[in-house]
Amino acid sequence: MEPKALIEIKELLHIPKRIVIFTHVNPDGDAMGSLMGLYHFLTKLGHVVTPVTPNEFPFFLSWLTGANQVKVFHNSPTEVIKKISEADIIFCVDFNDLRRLKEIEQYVSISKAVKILIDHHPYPTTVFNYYLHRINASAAAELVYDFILSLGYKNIIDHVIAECIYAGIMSDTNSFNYNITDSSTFRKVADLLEYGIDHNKIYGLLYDNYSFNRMRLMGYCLNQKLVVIPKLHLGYIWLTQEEMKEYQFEVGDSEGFVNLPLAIRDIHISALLTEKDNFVRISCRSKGEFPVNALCAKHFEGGGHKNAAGGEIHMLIHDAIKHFEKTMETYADEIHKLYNNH
Ligand SMILES: [Mn+2]
Repeated sequence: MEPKALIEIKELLHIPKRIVIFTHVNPDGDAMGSLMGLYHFLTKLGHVVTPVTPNEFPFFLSWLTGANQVKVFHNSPTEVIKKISEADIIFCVDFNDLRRLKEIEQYVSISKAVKILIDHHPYPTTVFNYYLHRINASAAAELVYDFILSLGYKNIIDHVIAECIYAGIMSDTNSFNYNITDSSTFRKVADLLEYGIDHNKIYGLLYDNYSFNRMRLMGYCLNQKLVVIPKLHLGYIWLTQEEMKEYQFEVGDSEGFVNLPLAIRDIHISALLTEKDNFVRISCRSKGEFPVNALCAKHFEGGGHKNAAGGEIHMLIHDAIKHFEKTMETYADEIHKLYNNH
């Protein structure tokens, strides 16, 4: 962020404001860590802050301090609409396009509040007044940390804020594995540990906090629903609504399933296709150079990062699978070139 912008924002935050913070639909660990880290920071500065998610967040993230303060739009739309109409400042964290707010978009887009984006997804839309945007940031939570530091408020950071930011970075990097481009992320993480946070405890809360049903569903996916196409270095899993019902599926239960095929030798591209009411949701991951964000943007009405993206296929599940495989076939030469030259 430019020094001029930072000075303006610092000026804005100088007197108490009414602030609403949003994160994207189907919030993940980075979304919630960024949302809550920024919430605690701004609250400590003396502002009246409302953190909002478009829909329910997964149970395994409910331990984050202050998660009970989050307004879920689906549950209390009237209250959220009122907060938006009264807001002086709106922060959007971990997404780049107001469409990812679903039904809330219409209220935010007409709001006169100053809009600030903190995000690491490529190609942000131009509706914001200020951008703290860097695509090589490991997580939006890392940018929240950068934001606090560049405003000169390092002294405000405490154990709770550090914990939220740490959880966000840990989630988006799959425990310091993906999205880390240089040593600076590790240096920031090391700084966060200085606040006395318990990294073993956070790991356990993020990764060893699932339901028995989720583990059974994962077993079923690996055993029955994983399709591997060696020629395309591709592995994917698909789930119908009926199957999810059988395992009493709850929000967040398929979190991380999309990564499972990547653990197979020579599989570098993976996908998870899940049947929704009127469409099929697709999540894609890759290792190395194959850009799944371009794939999702071109064929599946979506987008994201080079190695992590998603979209929608408006077909019945069995047709969607055929469409997905056919689409991937058209990349056979490109995939061969990327992953077979050794
Ligand atoms: Mn993120």
